[in-house]
Amino acid sequence: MRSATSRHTSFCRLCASSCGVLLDVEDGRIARVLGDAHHPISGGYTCPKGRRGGDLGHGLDRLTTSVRRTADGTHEPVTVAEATGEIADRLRSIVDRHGPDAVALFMGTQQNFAALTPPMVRAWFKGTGSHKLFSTMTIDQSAKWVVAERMGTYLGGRQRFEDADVWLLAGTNPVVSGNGGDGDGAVVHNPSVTLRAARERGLRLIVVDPRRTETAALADIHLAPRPGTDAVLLAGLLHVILTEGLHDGDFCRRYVADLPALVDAIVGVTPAVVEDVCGVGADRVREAARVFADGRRGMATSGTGLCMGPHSNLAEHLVAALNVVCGRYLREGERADDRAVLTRQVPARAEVAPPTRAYETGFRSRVGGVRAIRGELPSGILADEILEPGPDRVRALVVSGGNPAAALPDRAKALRALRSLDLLVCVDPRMSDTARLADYVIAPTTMYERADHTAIMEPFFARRFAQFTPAVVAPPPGVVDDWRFFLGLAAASGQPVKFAGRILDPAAPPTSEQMLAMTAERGRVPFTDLVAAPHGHLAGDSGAVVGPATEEGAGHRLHLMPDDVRAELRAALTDQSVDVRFPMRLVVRRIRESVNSTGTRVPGLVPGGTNPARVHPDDLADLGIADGQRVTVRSVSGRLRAMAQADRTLARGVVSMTHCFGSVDPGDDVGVNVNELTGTDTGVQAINAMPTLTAVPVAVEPVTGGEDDEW
Ligand SMILES: Nc1nc2c(c(=O)[nH]1)N[C@H]1C(S)=C(S)[C@@H](COP(=O)(O)OP(=O)(O)OC[C@H]3O[C@@H](n4cnc5c(=O)[nH]c(N)nc54)[C@H](O)[C@@H]3O)O[C@H]1N2
Ligand SMILES: Nc1nc2c(c(=O)[nH]1)N[C@H]1C(S)=C(S)[C@@H](COP(=O)(O)OP(=O)(O)OC[C@H]3O[C@@H](n4cnc5c(=O)[nH]c(N)nc54)[C@H](O)[C@@H]3O)O[C@H]1N2
Ligand code: SF4
Ligand SMILES: [Mo]
Repeated sequence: MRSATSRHTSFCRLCASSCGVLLDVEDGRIARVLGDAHHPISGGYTCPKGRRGGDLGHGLDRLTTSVRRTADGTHEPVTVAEATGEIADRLRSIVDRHGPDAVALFMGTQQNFAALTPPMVRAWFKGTGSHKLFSTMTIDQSAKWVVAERMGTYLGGRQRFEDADVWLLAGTNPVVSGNGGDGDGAVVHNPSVTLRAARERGLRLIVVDPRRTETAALADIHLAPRPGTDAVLLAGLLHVILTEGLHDGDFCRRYVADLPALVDAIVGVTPAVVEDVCGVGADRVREAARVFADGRRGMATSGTGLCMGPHSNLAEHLVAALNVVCGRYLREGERADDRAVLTRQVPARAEVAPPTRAYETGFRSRVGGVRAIRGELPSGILADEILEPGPDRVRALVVSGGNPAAALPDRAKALRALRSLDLLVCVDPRMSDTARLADYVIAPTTMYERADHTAIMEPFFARRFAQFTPAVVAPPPGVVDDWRFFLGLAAASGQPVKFAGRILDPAAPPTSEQMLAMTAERGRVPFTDLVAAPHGHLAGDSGAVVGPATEEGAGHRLHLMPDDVRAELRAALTDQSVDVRFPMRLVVRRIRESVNSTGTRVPGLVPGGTNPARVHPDDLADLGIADGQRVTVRSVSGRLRAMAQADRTLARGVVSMTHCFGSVDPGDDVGVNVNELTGTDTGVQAINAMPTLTAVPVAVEPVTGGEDDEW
């Protein structure tokens, strides 16, 4: 007899794309995930990991109960209530002895795909009084924060991809990552179709990437610089645009304080210099600059390939300078870029928020005097915050939807730090590397077991759109929604929790649906309308326009070339040092089958199951390495073993691997973790302590018989 199947509408919550899906449920389990062809944004698109959403929820390694570490180091089941009480007691005793700054929070990627989790996690953390807030942003694209702090921000809004006629993507591969830059949605949804359609309507696409990526394959112009040299390339593009007078003089006059300083800084960065430093032909640099400047609308946006490089803050600053110089922002009276449906729209104004360098006054860590930026300490110093002695040393760490054991630079140090904590709590549906080291692992619901809406993802949608989903399958009885755990923890710690403007009663908390409705109160769609639209709600144009500058704001200007940025440019121009021991460059690479560590352990999902070191076949031949042979990859910080894989899409001299693979358990066959090769001693950015995670100097050597045993 066949079991009954029911079909449900929902959206996937593994990445920012939030693709609409149809779920076939059999015997209370997700049997099949299909793209929702009626979804107005994703149009039926799903990716390989999204289609395995059922296995992610029901897989063998799914935690169906919370666990607690026992004296012998193994984990035993514990109820959430009991765990919460014990955690609160242990936190209290740590705070009593060492003060609130001994408690830290790490917010990971997956907490951001549940609308209720981030506000509740922050509400709990605020009540602790600690300054030790960390997130993945500071091992990702916090260079964008640094730019706003040093340059300022134009408040009229950015030009959008949807009506652009030119776009430059640097160090991002949205066809795979659904990213595309700047967090406000260059190419997030159904990326390949979106890019092809844009090109058909006439958009010219420029891609800057040392690999001929899936995105670069669709480009009109593909520039493949030497990894880590993007800042010089961008300075060269600015050189061509400014010396040929292709810039938007009107926009610069109105909103820029120091155009002459920029011109002066880049005047020597000629296309010939770019050719020398970056390995991109001078003519190609001129052509790309002219094509970009010739467009009427469209921006330069960037991703991890720039934000993780050795001059990331500078490179990101020059991306922004390119947009400013070409005036790629919305002017007074233009239709505003208003994406708010469930959230409150901040009115757009044709004025500048000046640079404030607020990080100069942020909480100061005893580790290198690094300061908090936007209320967060950089994750690049988290391990040192735990390991280095001092009165406010971090002794307790709570991890929400993240896997710092896999994600932090200098893996050996990160693991040492996590192991040395007095208390490590991890909220994770799987026994991740971090969970394995934890004293308590709280087992939360997974995406199709919880109600949700798209408020957090709103800025990414190409049109004003919002979607609600109910829980589609019942969670295992032992698990809890993330937000409920954090509300419970606050209550057990005697901290009141303010949420959406009211104090919650932890003894009688609202339902998830009520909480979701509360968070959407300031939005423009009645929650009941949202619930009644299973494929989501398209809100239509709001009619908002960019308003005039305020009297005060009219005097503010953007600063394109402050002295510290200028010094960084000088350093980038002279940084041609090649360490002969490490002649190749390891670069970042995301794959469709996993999102960070999620997916790396789903059987059969990642082809080959491992994380090969991809190298150009001619480099392999020069190194005497066969395709498929085991190799050692070394850097100044460490070494790893991987399988070599020939890859013709790569520029010569480049090694490309994926992050967040590997396991603390040597018995697991899930590839290797690239953070064996990254460090926090060299290549660390000023201000945000961002480590170098791409363009890492490495050497690749063959492993010859028997050597594996000595490893
Ligand atoms: N060398 C190198 N290092 C890198 C990078 C790189 O490119 N190279 N990339 C960096 C970047 S950009 C990032 S963002 C970080 C990633 O760092 P993290 O965000 O810390 O890593 P993830 O693997 O995404 O961790 C997400 C965890 O959440 C769990 N999870 C899944 N669903 C849920 C849920 O519903 N609730 C809860 N509570 N947990 C859930 C998953 O099982 C997983 O363990 O890594 C950084 N590190
Ligand atoms: N499928 C999938 N999607 C994801 C994720 C995932 O793990 N898998 N992770 C999510 C997260 S946390 C993030 S932060 C985003 C990131 O999204 P993206 O920034 O788009 O990340 P990648 O796809 O790794 O693309 C980075 C590109 O930079 C190139 N690159 C490397 N080094 C350099 C360099 O020195 N210069 C230049 N110009 N390019 C360089 C690489 O070849 C690569 O093509 O993706 C998100 N989406
Ligand atoms: S993981 Fe795949 S299916 Fe899910 S939202 Fe992201 S792109 Fe869409
Ligand atoms: Mo990320």
